[in-house]
Amino acid sequence: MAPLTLVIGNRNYSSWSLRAWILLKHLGVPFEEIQVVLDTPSTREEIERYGPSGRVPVLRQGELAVWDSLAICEYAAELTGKGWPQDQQARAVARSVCAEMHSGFTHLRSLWPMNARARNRRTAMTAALEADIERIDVIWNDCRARFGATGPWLFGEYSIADAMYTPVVLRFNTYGARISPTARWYMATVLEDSSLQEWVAAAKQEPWTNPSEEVG
Ligand SMILES: N[C@@H](CCC(=O)N[C@@H](CS)C(=O)NCC(=O)O)C(=O)O
Repeated sequence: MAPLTLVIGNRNYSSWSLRAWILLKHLGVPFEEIQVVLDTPSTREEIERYGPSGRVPVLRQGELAVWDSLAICEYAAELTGKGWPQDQQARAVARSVCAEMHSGFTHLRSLWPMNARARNRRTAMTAALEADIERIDVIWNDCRARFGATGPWLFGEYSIADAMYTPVVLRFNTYGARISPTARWYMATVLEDSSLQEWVAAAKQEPWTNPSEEVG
């Protein structure tokens, strides 16, 4: 396989970067990493050296640029033959929950920004935020109940769905979401994951702070 390079943002704040990065780790795909610091005057110009959207993550393989976290996950799944559940119906549901994450949960994403190293933050609860949290709780319960028999992840084996929901677990952990026992159990699985622990440890070493994402 031609060498891969993943361009990511700040580990502490860049939830979309984390999704692509942790999937590549779980699929066992070797890759180089380039980090672009977000929220500086030159961020956009720097990212545009690698991909056209001005956003991270971007996956490079020679001249090929793949941008947007879900497209990167799909490409990694094509390269490895892993990442989606084997069963057709499970795969269809996995794609549904990934798409729902990718295009939704705007209240959660804006009110509880990912801040990987922060703990014990608290914010005022809103009805819209509560609805996002409840919906995610339902998704995790449903996936675990219907498809989780073969392992600890949403679809048993690790899948793109787990990568897509990893930043949500970090948010729930930072801001103290009130969730069901099954959702708490799933959170523990994600938080104990050695790849995530590697990411969070590196986030703690980063010197950059973005005040707009320091909430609670
Ligand atoms: N839909 C995109 C979203 C990517 C995105 O918003 N990335 C943020 C960092 S998490 C970014 O690059 N921000 C750069 C900026 O706003 O200057 C994806 O899934 O990759």
